[in-house]
Parts: sequence; C-alpha cells; structure tokens
Amino acid sequence: MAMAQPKYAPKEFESKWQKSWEEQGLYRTADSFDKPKFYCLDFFPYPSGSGLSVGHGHNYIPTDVYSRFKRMRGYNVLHPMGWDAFGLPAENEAILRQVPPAETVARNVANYKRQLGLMGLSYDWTKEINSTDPEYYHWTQWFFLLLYHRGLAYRAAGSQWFCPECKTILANEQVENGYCWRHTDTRVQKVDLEQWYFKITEYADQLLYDLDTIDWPERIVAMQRNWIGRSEGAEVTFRTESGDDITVFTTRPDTLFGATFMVLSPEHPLVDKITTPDQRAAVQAYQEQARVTSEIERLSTEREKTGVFTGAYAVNPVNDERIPIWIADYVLMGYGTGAIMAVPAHDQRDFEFARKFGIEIRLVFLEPNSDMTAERMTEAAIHGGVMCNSGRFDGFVEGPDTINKFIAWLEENGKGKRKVNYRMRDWLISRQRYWGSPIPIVYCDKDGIVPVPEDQLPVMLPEVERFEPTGTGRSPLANVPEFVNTTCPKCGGPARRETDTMDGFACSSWYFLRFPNPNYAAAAFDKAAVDYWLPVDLYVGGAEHAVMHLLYARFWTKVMADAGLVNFREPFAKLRNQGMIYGADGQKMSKSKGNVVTPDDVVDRYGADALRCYELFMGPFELDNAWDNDGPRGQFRFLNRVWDLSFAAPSADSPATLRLLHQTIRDVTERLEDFRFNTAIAKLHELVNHLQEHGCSAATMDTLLVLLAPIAPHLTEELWSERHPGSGSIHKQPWPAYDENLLVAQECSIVVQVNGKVRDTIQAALDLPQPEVEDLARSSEKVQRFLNGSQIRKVIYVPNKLINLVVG
Ligand code: ANZ
Ligand code: ZN
Repeated sequence: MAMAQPKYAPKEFESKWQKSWEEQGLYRTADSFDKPKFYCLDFFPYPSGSGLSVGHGHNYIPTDVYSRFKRMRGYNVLHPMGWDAFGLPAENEAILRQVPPAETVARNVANYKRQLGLMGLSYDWTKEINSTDPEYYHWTQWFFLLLYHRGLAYRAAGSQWFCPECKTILANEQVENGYCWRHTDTRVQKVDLEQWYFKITEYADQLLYDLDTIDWPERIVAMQRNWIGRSEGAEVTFRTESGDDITVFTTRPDTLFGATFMVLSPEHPLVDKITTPDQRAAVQAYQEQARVTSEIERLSTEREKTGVFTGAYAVNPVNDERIPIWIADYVLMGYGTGAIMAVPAHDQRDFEFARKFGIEIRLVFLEPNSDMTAERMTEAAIHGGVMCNSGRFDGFVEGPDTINKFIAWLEENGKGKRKVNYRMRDWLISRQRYWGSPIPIVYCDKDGIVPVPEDQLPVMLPEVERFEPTGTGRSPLANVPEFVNTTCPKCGGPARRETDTMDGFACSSWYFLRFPNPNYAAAAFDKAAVDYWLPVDLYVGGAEHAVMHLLYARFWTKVMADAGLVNFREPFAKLRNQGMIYGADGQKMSKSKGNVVTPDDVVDRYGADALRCYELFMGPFELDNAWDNDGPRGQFRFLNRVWDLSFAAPSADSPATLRLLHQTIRDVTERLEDFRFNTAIAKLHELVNHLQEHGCSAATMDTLLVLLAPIAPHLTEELWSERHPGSGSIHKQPWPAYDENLLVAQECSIVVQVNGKVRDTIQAALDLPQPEVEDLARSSEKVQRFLNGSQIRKVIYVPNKLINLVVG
C-alpha cells in the first residue's frame, strides 16, 4: 500500500534547512583564487529601525538567486553583506529613542540579519562588516589621510548648505532642488564655515571618460554626466575703468562682439569695490534680497529678470567698447567665475534683461539673407547663421569650427584662453555631527593643521552623554574636552582635535574592498584577495544614489589606482537598479500609511520560497511595481504543484516532454543570466503545467528541481533530500546543460487514410496532439477530394504513424 503523500508545508522545513546550510557553511566563500570568480554585491545598507519590507526583498532576492545560479555554474562567488551604520539616520533614530546610536545600530543589525535569514538569503556571514567598528573606521580615517597626503583633502571657508533640521552642513549632492535630501520639506540655508573638502573635481574628466567603460544603466550614466556638467568654452578677461580685471566663463566666445554689458553675481567680491557712491544703496539692497532667494528661484527661467547697475564700466577687449556692469541674481557665484559677459541678441536670459533695462541688443550672426533687426526680435537667436558686426570674423559660419578659431585668435592676442568648466563642486566631507568617523586631524598653534600619524589610528569616537547636534555649527564632540584636548604629533605641544566627523559616504566609498578579507588587520584591504575579487562583477541597488555614493566610490577607486593600491580604475563593472515596490494602494510603503508588507508576514503565511517566487515574478526586475497581497498565494500554488509532481509515479518522457525540458533549460539559463527573473519563472510554470498533464521520468523531475533550486532553495532541498537521501545538498549540483539536438521539434511522416484507403502522407511534429494532426490531415488537398465535405464520423489515430478518417 502506498504511503500517504506529505503535504507541502514550508514551515516544517524552511528554518531547518536555513540552520543546516549555515552549519554546513554551504555559502562560505572559498578563499582559494583558482576558480573563475564572481563578486555579486548589494548596496551597503543602513540597518534602519523599521526593518526590512518586501521592497528590500526586491533587491536582495534577485542577487541571491543570481549568486546561487553562478555557484551552480562553477563560479567561486562572493556575496557578502554588511552595515553602513554611521550617519544621520542612525543618529536621528537614536535621538528619537534616547539611546546611544551604537545600541540602536546593534539592535537593528540583529533584526536585519534575522529577516534576511527568513528569506533564505545565501550570504557568507563570515564576511560581515560594520562601518562603525573601530577596526573598520580605522581604515576610513587612513583613506582620509591618503587623500590628504595626495593633496586631495583640504580645508576651506565657504558658504555652505545647512539643513536646520539635520543641524549640519550638507554636501551639494545632498541638496535636492533647495531642500534637504532627508527632510524633503525643509529648505536648506547658506552659512559660512570652515570645512573639509575632497577634491573630486580633480577627477572630473576621468569620471566622465571612464563612464564609457562600464556596463551601467543609461539613466545613471546620464545623471553622472549632467552632474559633472562639463562645458567647453573660454575665459575672457574684461578690464574695468577702475583697473580691476573681471574674468568671465563663456561657452560662446564667438559672440564676444555682441557683448553689450556685463553681469556680476551679487556675491561677486568685486561688487563693493567697483560700485559708484550713487549706486551703493541700490546695490546693497539688491544684495540683501539675493541672499534670501534660493538657487532654484534664481535659476528659474519663468521669473522676471531683476538687477541693479553698479555705476561702473568695463571695456570689451575685442572692440574696446565701454559697456556697463550690472549685478543680477541669475548669475550664480558658484558657477564659472561668478561673472558673465552678456550677449542679449543670442542668450535668452540676457535678452530679457536687456529688454527690461533698455540696454543695447546687437546681433552678431544672422540667417543668410535675413533682414532681422534687434528692434524686431522677440527672443534671442540661439543658433544658425553667418557672423556679422564681428570685425575679421564677419562672414564666418556660426558653429563649433568658428568657436575654435575664435578661441585661437583670443589666445594669440592674449585676450582669453580655452577653458573647460565643470558644474560639479568638490565634495564637502565634514559634518557637525556625533555619529561618524572622526577626522584624523589635529590643530596646533605652532604647526597648524597636523595629520594624525598612521600608527595612532584610529582616532576613537568617544562615548558621550549627549550626542544631539548643537546647532551652533560645531559637532557635539567639541563639548568633550577629553576628546578635543590632545598633544601635537609634530611638536608635542598642546593641540586640539578636529571635532567634525566624516560624512557617512566616506565609509561606503571603499567597503567593497574590505569584504574579500574583512578581518585583515595589516591594512585597509588584503591586496591579494582584492586583486582576485575586484572589481565587483555585479552591483545592485536603488537608483537614488546615482550622484552620491556611485560617484564618490568611483572617485576613491581612481585615487587608489593612482596611488598604486589597486590595479583597476572602476569599482563596479556592471550595475543594475531594481524597481521600487509600492504598497497595494500604489503609495510608497510607509509606517504612517499602514501599507508596509514585511517579509515576516509573507513568510509566515506562504513560506520563504513563495515570497521569493513572487518577488521575482511580479514584474521585470528594474521596473516599479505595486505589491499584490494575493501574489504570493499564486506562487505557493505553483510550488505546491511541483511538490505533488515529485511524489507522482515516474513514467517515460515523451519526445515532446524532452523537447520542452531542454528548451526550459536553455531559456531559464538565458533569462537568469539577463536578470529576467519573471520570464524565467514563467517558463518554469509552463514546464510544470506540461509535466502535470503528461507525467515525466525521475531524471526530468530532478532537472526541474535543479532549475528551480536558486529560486526556491528550501522546497527543492527538501524534495532532493527525499529523492536522493545522503547525496548532499541540491545547491551543490551542477547547473544542467541542454542538448541542442533535442530543442528542435522532430518530425514524423503520418499516413492519412480516408475510410481505410491511403490518400496522402503528411509531415508533422513528433507527438503532435491528435486534434492538431486531424486538422493537418483535413487541410490536405488530396484528402479533401475524398472527404467531399462530408461529416467525419470517427477518427482512428496511431500516434506518429497513421490517421484514418471515417466518413459516412
Ligand atoms: C556668453 C554667452 C552668449 C553665453 C550666448 C551663452 C550664450 P553652461 O552650458 O551651463 O556651462 N554663465 C556663465 N557663468 C554663469 C554663472 N555663474 N551664472 C549664470 N550663468 C553663467 O553655460 C555657460 C554659459 O552660461 C556661459 O556662456 C554664460 O553665458 C553663462 F549666446 O556667455 B554665456
Ligand atoms: Zn605642533
């Protein structure tokens, strides 16, 4: 008598296998460097207090499946996880709960690990890192010194963005349209402070150029390009009547003869000097007003142009004409030189300004045969035409060639020079916050800025009573005398420590080098291991880090390459962004909306494998999607059918079954490789449907389980251990190969009879279902002649050989 078949009950075996895999060290990365390697990395997460939602699963499950797939294909896979736990989020949460950040971090990390485990993720936990461990930030500080010694870290005073909520300075990248990236309702303000910067601008060209060498999503590449914002043009110097030089940056030096006025940014240092006494009051009032106007407003093209005449004049170096100098807020101090030559005929902002204030508009190129005049213009002419009013350049065709010739002429005559300008600014690294890596710098009255010697690292972050931001522009560490007061490493005299900490993005700029050997004590990373593992082969995370982390990490890598520390110049060879998962209501998942779905909920109801399948199946990996609460149930049913199939009595595979099996091997392999998980699963659904209807051999069932193993690791392991006791884990099975010969439909010749007499022979795919063979037979012309339109009473079919149509 057959034993009763057990039911598919994931709760009965999922955690059992998770424990067993951990004990066996199934996902431990081999520390030998002989096999081909694959480094699959998730973005370094901040372990937040709210834990993981199924939205996170949409990132971590695909990389887990991919890592498992690569392991089965013979790669040595590094798939690690760690915690980016310094920074504002951790600190803010700690302030909210009134416990030290180290405590909240530890608790959140434990919860994250538990949740990641629930989903059956195959991380090698022996490689775990935490950026807040002194053994880790020791090396973050070491990198600071590396940059410092290479002239790439410097201290400067500047007008900086300050978030009144964060109570700290922000990097330019952390300001979005005038609002704080963390407090999207809070406008940032400008304050003046001495700050530390990393000279990322020194690498602007390389950061641009090397974008062509990496396989990254188009839109991230475009965002980095725009952010770096390379503009080619020239710098031209105008002399004022008072004898001061004003240099402007222009992308259109060829329009110089049309420059009829100049505009300085209200913050330009020369404004006070050149303003005439009768204009002083108006100028100062305007400067005051500009101070409180946000950059967005200033850049808005809709806004009416405003400005004030300084009373001063400059001389246009190409035609010696005297032109007035104005100030206006549409010219920003932070771009180019903070001053422009205004060409109202050919620049829209300048055109509007000139019209409003009655300044001359002079055309310096015209469409051929055009009779356009400045008076009749309704907007600036941007492109197209032949130059005029431009001395020796009259008759030149407007365009890049002419611009080049014009610059050459300026250079020959000492009136200007070729110049490339970038929108990107240096990276502001210091934060007036507690929860970060201390900056390893000491200030001595005698020696000035003194870097902490390497053998005195790490500068330990002290435990403090009060870690709230002070709001005074100084970090809470400034209130800890034991921390601040130290001795100068150079002269031994009394000195003060830098009290700002580093932006959390410093930690994530090098963490990928630490994973190959995370406990390495002698250096930031183990060179031999890094030579083998890096660059990261596949890097997966959200698109929101496009111009922050992803730019910073590229910058640090280039610095390290220049310092001879690593032998590659790009850290992440291939990048993929997962789509956002919204709540069932189509809204962003958030506690306040009550629409958060956690992996815990889903695993509890349907098991980890059903959760995994649904996360992969719900849509293309990179597209946004809304969570469907019924989704996991559908996948649970699918897995249930696989379960039942495994207990069904085996039968010989038909040729059609074999064909579908081999097509499935091919398609699932290709689709997993391409991150098309949803269609890979659809293909498996199709195979399972077929097998349910037609049965299959034990070998075919085994292959199905192996194909499904990276996706549903628990169910397949349970069934495998049932089917092959003592043969080890299914996750150690090699990935199946397909047989080309079995892919194509094999054909057979089928004899067609009408009332028992042979009338034709047709070609049909092997194992074609009877109704289709019948259709083919009936559509034969020869057969039709004998059927004569009469009704078919009976069909006798000998598969793949003969069909007899009986008509009455
Ligand atoms: C004269 C001119 C004539 C310009 C013309 C444009 C068209 P991108 O492409 O963004 O680099 N500019 C320069 N510095 C500025 C600042 N600090 N604030 C506002 N505008 C500034 O733009 C460069 C152009 O933007 C420069 O070329 C300058 O105007 C303006 F038919 O100079 B142009
Ligand atoms: Zn000193």
